[in-house]
This record gives sequence, structure tokens and C-alpha cells, in this order.
Amino acid sequence: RVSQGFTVFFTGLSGSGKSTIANALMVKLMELGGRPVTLLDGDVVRKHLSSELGFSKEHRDINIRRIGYVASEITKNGGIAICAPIAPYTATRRAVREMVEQFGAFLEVHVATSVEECERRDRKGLYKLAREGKIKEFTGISDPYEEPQNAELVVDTINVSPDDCAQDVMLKLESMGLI
Ligand code: GGZ
Repeated sequence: RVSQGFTVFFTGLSGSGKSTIANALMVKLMELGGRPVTLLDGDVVRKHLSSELGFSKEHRDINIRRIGYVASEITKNGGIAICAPIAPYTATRRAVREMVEQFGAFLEVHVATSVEECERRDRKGLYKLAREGKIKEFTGISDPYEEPQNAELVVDTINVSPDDCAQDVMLKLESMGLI
């Protein structure tokens, strides 16, 4: 099928650059035309789909499975879903992959900007609050992030601009025959 749906699933720490890369990717994919593109960004999903959830392992898993379900529906209907949550747990990422792959392709992109760099930038001041204990269970500081071992693509925003990271994703999608 030439125009099957697919999902691009970004995973990485808070402040790693997921949202910025995901937005740049969305623009590039919309410019191509053809399939509708839906962005499921971490904080937007939490506001509209998961507002009752916190950051325990259980709640993060529920949040990620909801994102996975929506992405699988979009993929099933021939669209493009771009997801950008932290998604810290390997098993949950795998569950989402399996949900989506029933219907189309799944591209996992690890935004591997290190915790040191994310904390140094601290764009939203959250790492400082986490260090002070004012935010509990903060990923990378007081909560785990299980590094992906089987991502289709690894990018980082230390040496590469967000737009070039998005371009890397475009090249990967091309090589997979998806665009
Ligand atoms: C991690 C937290 C936390 C804790 C609030 N741990 O940089 P942000 O602010 O805008 O993105 C982070 C967002 C993470 O939500 P996700 O839905 O992506 O997480 S998960 O996939 O684990 O469900 C951050 C903010 O929420 N935030 N508290 N304790 N990030």
C-alpha cells in the first residue's frame, strides 16, 4: 500500500526537544500534502485527554496507552500521527508499537538529549523545582527513564538543530517507503 498510515513516536526527557522537533516534522509532512497529520503532544494530551492523571508509573502508563490508542486509530484510517510524550517505560512503548503495527508503520525516535543538557537548559524551570523536591517523581531526576534499545532513529539536539532533526526523520520515512 503506497499510502498506508503511520505513527512517528518521539520519546525523551522533559526539555529534550521533542515538541520542537515534532512541530517541525508536522510542518514538513503537511507541506507534502496527501494524508492528514495529527500531533499528539505530551502536555496537550495531558490537558485534554489525561487531565486526571499524575506521574506515577501507573498513571504514565495509562497516559501512554491512550496516546497509543488514538495513534492507532489515526494510523488505521490512513493518517499520520506524531506523538511526543516522555514515555519513560520500555514495555509501554512496546505495547504502543504493537497497537499501531496492527494497522500501519511505527517509527520510534529517541530524542537522546542528555539529562545534564536538559537540566542545564531548564527552559521551564522544572529541573530546579525537581532538585528542590517541589516536583516529585521527576523523570531523569527522581524517576526512571528507560533508554530505548530498538528505536528506528536516535537524534539529539546538542549538535543538531530541531529542524535538522526533523529532516533526519523525513529521510528515515523516505527510506522506509512511507513518504
Ligand atoms: C516528568 C513532568 C512531571 C514529572 C510535570 N515528570 O517539559 P514539559 O513539562 O512540558 O513536559 C513534561 C510533561 C510530561 O508529560 P508526559 O505526558 O509527556 O509524561 S509521560 O509520558 O511520562 O506520561 C513536563 C511535565 O509534564 N511534568 N511533572 N514528575 N514531567
